[in-house]
Amino acid sequence: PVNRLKTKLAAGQPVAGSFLFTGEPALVEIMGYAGLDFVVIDTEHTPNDSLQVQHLVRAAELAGITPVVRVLANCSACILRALDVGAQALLIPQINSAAEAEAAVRAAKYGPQGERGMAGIVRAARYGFVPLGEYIQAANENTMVIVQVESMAAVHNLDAILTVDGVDAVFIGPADLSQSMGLTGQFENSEFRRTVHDVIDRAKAAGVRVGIFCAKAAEARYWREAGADMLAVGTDTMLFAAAVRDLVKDLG
Ligand code: 3PY
Repeated sequence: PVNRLKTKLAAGQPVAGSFLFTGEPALVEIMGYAGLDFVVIDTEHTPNDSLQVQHLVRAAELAGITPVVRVLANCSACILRALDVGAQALLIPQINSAAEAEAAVRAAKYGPQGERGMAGIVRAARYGFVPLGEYIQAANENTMVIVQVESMAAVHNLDAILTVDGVDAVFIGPADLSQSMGLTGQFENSEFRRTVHDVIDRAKAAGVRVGIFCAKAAEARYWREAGADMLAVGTDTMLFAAAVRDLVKDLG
């Protein structure tokens, strides 16, 4: 399947997407048909299991939107499950050092680049209908590893994280980062904003793409202007909640 996220980022174009917190494939299709570039299927803050992730990845392929899976944690088994069902990109939470980023890349790539568990008959390999050598090469080339920078430890170690071979982008998690700064939820705080600008500037200087979660489109436009390439705006539940809140208000 075409990877819009990879193609556009490689061409230096910004990309837009949203998170999926429900397990509803129809909402993935809607995001795709509406024109978003990627959907982050979340398994960190949702109960979605890998069978449901597989249904959601299928829906994304059908609708031409790139399926990114946010894994539960930086664990090789979590990464393997997401990739074997067909995730085209991984979002790895809580990466705080270059060593942790290297471990994520190792888990995501087949040898010799990495140590991803090998099975040439999984869904990602079209159940064995793709010749093994071809599948391995394509998987290693196309699988994107995006690491979350969401703590002061990560900000401190950012320059080292940015040099890790195989890291396609860093992704700022504002909620966790603000908590780590002792400024939970204070997204307008000047120290918080300076820190986010600093992460963006250093990633750009290192030639690494940078993403950020935003609650609203206006915030996404602001961070895009500041240099962010990958804007993840809201979640399916937030978008639906806003629509229903407006409906109730409009009904009076
Ligand atoms: C955060 O804001 O901490 C996130 O991880 C959102 O993606």
